[in-house]
Parts: sequence; C-alpha cells; structure tokens
Amino acid sequence: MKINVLFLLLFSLAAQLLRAQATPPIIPLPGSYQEVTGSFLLDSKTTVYINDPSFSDEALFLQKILFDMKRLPLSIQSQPGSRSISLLKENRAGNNKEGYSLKMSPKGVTLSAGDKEGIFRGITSLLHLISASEDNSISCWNIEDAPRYEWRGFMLDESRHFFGKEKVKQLLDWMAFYKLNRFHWHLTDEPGWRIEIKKYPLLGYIGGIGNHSDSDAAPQFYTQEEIREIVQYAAERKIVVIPEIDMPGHARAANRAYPQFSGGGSERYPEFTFDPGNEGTYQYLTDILKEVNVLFPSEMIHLGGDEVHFGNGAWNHNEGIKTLMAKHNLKDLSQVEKYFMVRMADSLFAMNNKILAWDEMADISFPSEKTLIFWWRHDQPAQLEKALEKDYKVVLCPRIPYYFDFVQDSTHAVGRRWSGDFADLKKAYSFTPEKWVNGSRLEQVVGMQANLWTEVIATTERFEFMTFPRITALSEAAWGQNNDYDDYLERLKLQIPLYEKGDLYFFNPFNVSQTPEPKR
Ligand code: TNX
Repeated sequence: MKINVLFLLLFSLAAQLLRAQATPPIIPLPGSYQEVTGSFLLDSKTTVYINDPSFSDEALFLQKILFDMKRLPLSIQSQPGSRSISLLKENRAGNNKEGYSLKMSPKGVTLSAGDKEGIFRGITSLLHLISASEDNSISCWNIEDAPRYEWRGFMLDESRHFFGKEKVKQLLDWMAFYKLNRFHWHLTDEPGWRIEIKKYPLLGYIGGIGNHSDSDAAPQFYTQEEIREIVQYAAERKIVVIPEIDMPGHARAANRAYPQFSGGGSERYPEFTFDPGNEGTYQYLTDILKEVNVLFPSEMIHLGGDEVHFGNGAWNHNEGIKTLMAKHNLKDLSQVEKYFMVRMADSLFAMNNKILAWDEMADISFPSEKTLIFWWRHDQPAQLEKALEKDYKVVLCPRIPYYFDFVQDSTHAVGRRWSGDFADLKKAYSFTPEKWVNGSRLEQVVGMQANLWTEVIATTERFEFMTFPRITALSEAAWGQNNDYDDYLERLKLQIPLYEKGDLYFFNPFNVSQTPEPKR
C-alpha cells in the first residue's frame, strides 16, 4: 500500500517534471512540438538563407529584429551556410497559409512554409525561443504549427482617446509577437473623428477636436499618409488593418463638422446619428468610404451599426424620414435603420468590399458571403444564433471575456463590470466557441477578437495595464491550444521580463503589487 502511494507520488512528480519540460516557451503554444537535445548558437557567423526570393521581406524582417534584439548583423545568403537559419519555400498539405514547420538542431534552423504568412508566424516562434534564453544559445525544438482560427483580432478605440502612431506601431509589434493578425481600428465615434478625409477636411479639423476626457482638446486625427504608413507597418507583420466608420449611430463627432447630415440624437446622446432621411447623407458617406477603401487594402470596412436606439428619437420628427418611410413603406425606425444600412452596404459591395458590423446588424439580411458579424453582447446569445442562422460568418468578441475595458481583477476599481462580473486572465484564456456555437455551425466562426474601448482608458499606462498580459490569453485561445491553464501560466512568467525590458506598465498577475492600478 505504502509503496503504491510512493509510486503514485513519484509518478505524478515525474509527470509534472516531464510536462514542465515538454512545452516550448512560446505563446501561443504551437500545435505540436518536440524538444531536441542540444542548442543552436546564434553568433556573428550565423546567416539567414532563403531558397526563394519571395521570402526576402521576411528574411529582412528577421535580420532587422535580430539586430535590434541581439546586435547581431546577420547576412542574408542565397546559399546555405554551416550554421544557417534557412527559410524554405515548401509545398504544404492543406490550405492554411499561416502553417509552418520549424526544425532545429545545433547545426542549423530550418523554417519551412508554403507562404509568407507561415514563414512569418514561424519567425515569431523562433523569436520566442530566442528571447527565452539568457545568452545566445537557443534551445532546440521541432515544431509543426498552424492556427485553428484565421481571425485573431484586436480592436483599438481611438475616438474616445487618441494614442497616436507610435503607440499603434508598438501594439502591432506585440500583436505580431503573439501571432494576432487582424487590427480593427475604431476611428470614429462620439468624442472624435480620427481619419483625414480629403473631400471633407472638417471631419479631421473639427470632428477631431476633443476626447472623452476633454471635449476641447486640440484636434487629433491620422493623416492619410500616416494611415498608409501604419497599414504598411502592419502588412510587414502580416496583420490586416480593418477600419471602422461607425454609422448610423455614434456619429456626433462627424456631425459637429458637417451638421447638415446629422439625424439628431437624444438628450443623453446629442447629435448621435446620421440622417437617413437626407439623400445627401448617402453620397456624403459613400464618398468618405471611397477614400477609406483606397487607404485600406483589406477589402472590408466595418460599418458599426451598434446602439442606434441610443439616439434615434429625433428621427420621429424628421420630415425627410417621414417621406422616406412613406415612399418605401417602412413601418418603424428599425426599418429605417435597415434601409440605411442596406444602402451603405451596397456602396461597399460596389467597391468590392465586405460589410463588417456589430451583432445588432444580424437583424438585417445581407448577402451572407459578403458579411461578417461581430458578436459582442455576451448576455444575448440569441443574437449570435440569429447571425449563424443567416449563414453569416462571425467573429466572437463577447464583452466577457474579450472587452478589455472590463477590469481583470476583483480588486480593480476603474473599468467596467457586468453585474459584478469581469474579464480575468483565466476567462480570456479558457474561452472556446464550443460553449456558444453548436457543432454544425462551428465553421462559421472565423475567430476571436479582443476590444479595447477607451472611455476610461485615458493614459498609455492604463492602455498597457488593460492589454498586457490579457492579449496573450486571447492569442492562445484564438490559436486554439488553450486547454492547460497552468502550463500557460508557466510560459506567461517568461513574458514578464520582456514587458519590463519593453517598458510596459503591465498588470502582473504573479505580483499584483508590482504595478498598482493606474487611476485613469
Ligand atoms: C459598447 S461594443 C459599445 C461601445 C462602448 C463599449 C464599452 C459596441 C458595439 N458598442 O461603444 O465603448 O460598449 O464597453
């Protein structure tokens, strides 16, 4: 008996040790992996070899980042050297462009993929291994990897508070490090309009005035040139940028600049909507979307469509809307809203763009192959169901656990809660679509996304505090290997020194007193 207990104890200890050794220090955890004895030495003799010129951008990226990290100026060669990092183009089974395989030994590193996306994702795995080692000898692993979900997104609201180009680039760097690949940019809302539109310059100069904390703050918006720079920066990291131009609600900033297209609002939400009863509104917004489309090669634009009822009361007294309702036999304001969205969606389709929208828009019938619905109201699973029944593809970003403006710890004071509930690390890690979507519909789930709404995020400290480390939990869940929270925490510990080095004001779940919650 005693021997049995001892045996069990030893066995479980051994199992723990084995497990501790058996996962590579990489977030998100790769699909399959195997530790290889020995280590690969990174030094000034290491070269980067590519067998196909189409991988030269990725080789340059690796070269630049290794120089930044290690001050090693590796050369790129078209012949393999004695200790090369080889980036090889190779046909792979399946059509997952982001899949790759990494094979390491003390003699060399071989990263192969069929596409640039896969090579890039593999490079980030290698960077995790490199940053986990104190010196330049890198532990060796063989890895086969591909994401479960093609949409691994992060949304940033820059209307409520504007953070600017450098902050966005830093976010894109971290997103790339964690293999996130969609940057959803919420550029317009009530406090500020943040994107230059050449045909309507007042959108920036007047619509850009103010933010959620200070309605008189000097105008802040991105010029088209800055937008192009960021889109390019993201593309180098294999991240697609999707702009959101919210309509017909959340339009106050635009309405300050061009009041002739305002549909009014409510007492609590003044000038909240665009005016669907004014024919000119459709042309105005279509012209805006045309400029937006030229800036973003994503072939999709998010049109918002959320919370219109907050401020469409004035539509009841609008002569243009009354005429519209009579002409098109629209019975109530929700039909007016639908009419408006269908016309705006048509403008997008004419530009060969898809329409992306919040889950309120699942009430409307669009062509399903051109529509992507973002399910955010975690208390309304029926709305997700409705979207699925209409055959729409969906992105899951339920408030809990993926609204990163929600607090992440019971002790936190600033930030949202939902009847006391909030979005801690464990919930963000453990999220699985299976909980909400039944089997036959699962393939309509393109992925997951976290949304950083910024009403109560006014400083970069809070921005960082709310984002890190929850962004890693999102990454694990969306990559699809999120079934061992304890193991994830072990790997997360290795990220803490990187945040310290990167000067981030992160929330440290292992030492909560390290960074007290910022006040704003
Ligand atoms: C709901 S999500 C909103 C946002 C707010 C957010 C705050 C959505 C489509 N609308 O306008 O910023 O809640 O958590």
